[in-house]
Amino acid sequence: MTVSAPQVTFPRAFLWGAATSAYQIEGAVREIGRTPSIWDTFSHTPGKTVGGETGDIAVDHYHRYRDDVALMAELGLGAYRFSVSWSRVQPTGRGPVVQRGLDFYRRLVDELLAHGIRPTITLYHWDLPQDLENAGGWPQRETAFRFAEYAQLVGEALGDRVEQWITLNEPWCSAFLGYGAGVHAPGRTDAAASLRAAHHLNLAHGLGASALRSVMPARNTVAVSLNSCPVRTVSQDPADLAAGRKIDDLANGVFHGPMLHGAYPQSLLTATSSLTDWSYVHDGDLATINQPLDALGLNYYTPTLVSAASRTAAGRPRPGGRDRAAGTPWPGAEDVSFHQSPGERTEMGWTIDPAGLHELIMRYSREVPGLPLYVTENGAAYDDKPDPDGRVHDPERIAYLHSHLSEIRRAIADGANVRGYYLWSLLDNFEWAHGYSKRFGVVYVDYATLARQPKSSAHWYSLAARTGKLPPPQV
Ligand code: PNW
Repeated sequence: MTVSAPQVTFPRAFLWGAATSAYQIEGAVREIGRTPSIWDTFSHTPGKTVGGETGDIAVDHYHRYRDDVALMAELGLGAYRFSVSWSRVQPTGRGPVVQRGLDFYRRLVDELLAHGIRPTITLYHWDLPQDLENAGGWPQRETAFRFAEYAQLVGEALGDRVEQWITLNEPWCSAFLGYGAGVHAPGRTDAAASLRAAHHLNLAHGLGASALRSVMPARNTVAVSLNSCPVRTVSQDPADLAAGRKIDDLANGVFHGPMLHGAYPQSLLTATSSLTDWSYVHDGDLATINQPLDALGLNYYTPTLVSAASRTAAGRPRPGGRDRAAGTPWPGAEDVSFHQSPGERTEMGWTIDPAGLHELIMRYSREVPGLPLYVTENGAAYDDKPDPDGRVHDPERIAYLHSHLSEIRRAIADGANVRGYYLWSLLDNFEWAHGYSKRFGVVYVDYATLARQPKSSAHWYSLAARTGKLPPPQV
């Protein structure tokens, strides 16, 4: 551990937040004109989620948002990051907005502002209107233009009250888990389509950022949240280093190349040339995508460890895809093996590696000097259960948050411009293909009654948020 002082103090302006997303918490999927998104369709398809669970009710945030905001205020949160359900606002993904759908977000934002909590809106957290998927989804260029229109509509409606905007959440998951591996909606397993999807998500970000700026006050900020992961190799052998570079391109470079530097890495274009000719990258697209960003959001959970496929490394090699027969999230990387990183793991099986967060932050600080960075997601799933006294003790989660926040503080001391942190997640919620089996919340949800109860990590985080100092990891 790198913490030497008993307490770690943060800059006064540091934002202490929590994050959620629409499909994971709202429920109310048939309320006032909302139509299905690809996640409604996917979760209702037998065999796609653990136990066939869906977001139909989720944690009923749509009806309980007032109580949830009161809870955030009690915890002393400075900021709240949530996403807008596209098909609640613009049901078919085109045409005019449904005002009553938009009203839900107006009420939520007003409630947050009334409690002194800064709203941060994510426009797209994976729930594409099903009608747009029926028209081809993200592999279709048209979808990027539909997203820009939707961004403009929401920006016009809420840009006067919401200052912080995020276009896309983790486009890697949308493109490669959704269209490549098929483990996320829409469940397609087509390597070429996943690369087309990645480009059109990039284009959607660029067009969406311009659309937002055209309708919002200049003081508002536009960012994107990328699930950037440090890629490590089992050795310094040139074959392993080449495998590492390939996965870094496919995990990170495919998005931050165009977004931050205006180009796809040449090594990515070469490695995928047998799958796609990239002819869907039109003249001018890269300039559109390479918008100056006001900030960059980093979502961090765990690093990735790889080797060249021919090597047998320490640890258990995993095949290049989650399910090779069905599809892969790593197009063109059949020559790479994936390994379990050593160390303790969370309930997701993800290795806990706080230094990886420092490494990421420093990497982006070097790549785009001065750019404000936010950690827009970070957190851990544990098998939480109430004690006989009814309280939920989650010391592992406190240790996780403490160690990662300590690494952020260390990055700030090393000169990084990190402005805030949104833990994932405020509430236990629908963890995508895992259904309700994985609990990420600092607030426990009893799924029988939907009652909320802050876990000990919520009290720990509350103290950190109120004092700007990390309390010791044991409470
Ligand atoms: C992120 N992976 O998802 C999402 O932004 C959240 O909605 C989600 O609940 C959270 O992290 C926890 O999973 C990810 O397989 C899902 O690499 C899968 C992966 C990464 C992030």
